[in-house]
Parts: sequence; C-alpha cells; structure tokens
Amino acid sequence: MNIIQRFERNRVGRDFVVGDIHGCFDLLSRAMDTVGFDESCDRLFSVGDLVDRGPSSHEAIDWIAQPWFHAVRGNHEQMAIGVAQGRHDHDNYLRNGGGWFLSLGDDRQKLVAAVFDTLPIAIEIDHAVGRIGLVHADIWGESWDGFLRDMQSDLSNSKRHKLVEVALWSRSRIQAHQSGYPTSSVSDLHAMFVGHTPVEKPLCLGNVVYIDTGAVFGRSLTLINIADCVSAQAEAA
Ligand SMILES: [Mn+2]
Repeated sequence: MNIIQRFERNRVGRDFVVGDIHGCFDLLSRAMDTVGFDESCDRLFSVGDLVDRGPSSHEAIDWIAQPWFHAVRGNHEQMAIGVAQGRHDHDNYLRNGGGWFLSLGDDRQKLVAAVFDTLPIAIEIDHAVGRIGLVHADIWGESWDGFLRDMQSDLSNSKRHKLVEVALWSRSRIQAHQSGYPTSSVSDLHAMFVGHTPVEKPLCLGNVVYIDTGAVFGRSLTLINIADCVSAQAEAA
C-alpha cells in the first residue's frame, strides 16, 4: 500500500484541490473551465471518493491516468478494492452507490481495483503558502509527520488497519466540533484538506479544511486554488 505521495513545488502553474467527486466528472470539467485550468502547467489534487452514487464513475480511471490529476484514496475506492479482492460485502457496496462497479465483469473489476490500489493514503504538496496535506477523512493524532511516521513504521496488520480506517472513514473531528468541543490544528502543515463529511460550504476547523460540499447530492462541487487558502484561513480565524 502506498502511504504517502509527495509533490515538489509547482513553479509554472497553479495547484487546485477538489472535494468528493462521486462520479460527477461533468461538474468537475465545468468547474475547471471556469477557472481556466491549464493542463500543460496546472495540477489538480483530489481528496478521494472519485466514484459511486454519481453518473460517470466509470470515467475515474481515465482521470487518474492524467499526468496533472492526483488523488488520495477514499473509502469508496477502498470498498471497490475490497469487493474485487473478495473482502467487502456486495450488498453493502451496492447500498453505498457501487452498482456501476458490481455490474462490471470480474476482469474489469480487477483492473479498475488495481488502478485504485495505486492511490496513496496521503498526499503532501510543497506550496508557496506552505506545506499542504491531503487525506480523505482525517489523521490519527495532531501531528501530520507523526501520523505518516506511524503509518510507515513496522506495524502489526491490525494496527495499520486501524490507522487506514481513520484516514479513510473518521468523522471524529467534525463531530466533536458539531458537539461544541474546541478543535485544534494539525501540526507540521499550513493546511490539511479533507473530504468525506459533506458540509454546506468549505469549513475550516483550525487548519483542517473540509471541502466535500455534496456535489452528488445536488449541492456544489468545490474547487479551490491552494494559493487562495491563505485568505480562507484568515477569514475563518
Ligand atoms: Mn468518503
């Protein structure tokens, strides 16, 4: 399993981050047109959950193949991998919008799952605003470097499984916020972008930015130029 993929600073173009796509690639294309996305120099980073529920999940592997498109793994990609490996319940995946995947032949399922299996748990970007982290749901603990160190250390399978569960499924931080508890920032990063839990508009909890604005539920797809997240944080502070 690929834990972390690191990117050097983009000195020629812009870096964007997009919320959970869930098969709404038509919305993504339109959002990219709006910002004048330039495939020759700009980069697009995704917080995962490219597939399920929406109309065009089958396009995901074509997007992943683009040299300017980089995604972390979401729990929905993980479910597809689990189905192809005989570890995840079909009915459960069907209820979660995986019908498009379940209707593929065995060979095609294995091929698509192998592509999803290349997606890292975390992405780190060196950006002019500072160090940027992406993970689908959250990290364990309050240190980015500590979490990555733990993930890459010599762990038992069950301990690693727990850390992956947090990265792909956790809602603890936002639920604590919704219950009125104070939230803290993640150290070692300027900002950490996450998806997974739909919010009405991008929400900053400390330096953790929630950007799944429910595109597949008829709300909006959030596409952010990372250079603008200096002001986003200032507004939230
Ligand atoms: Mn998710």
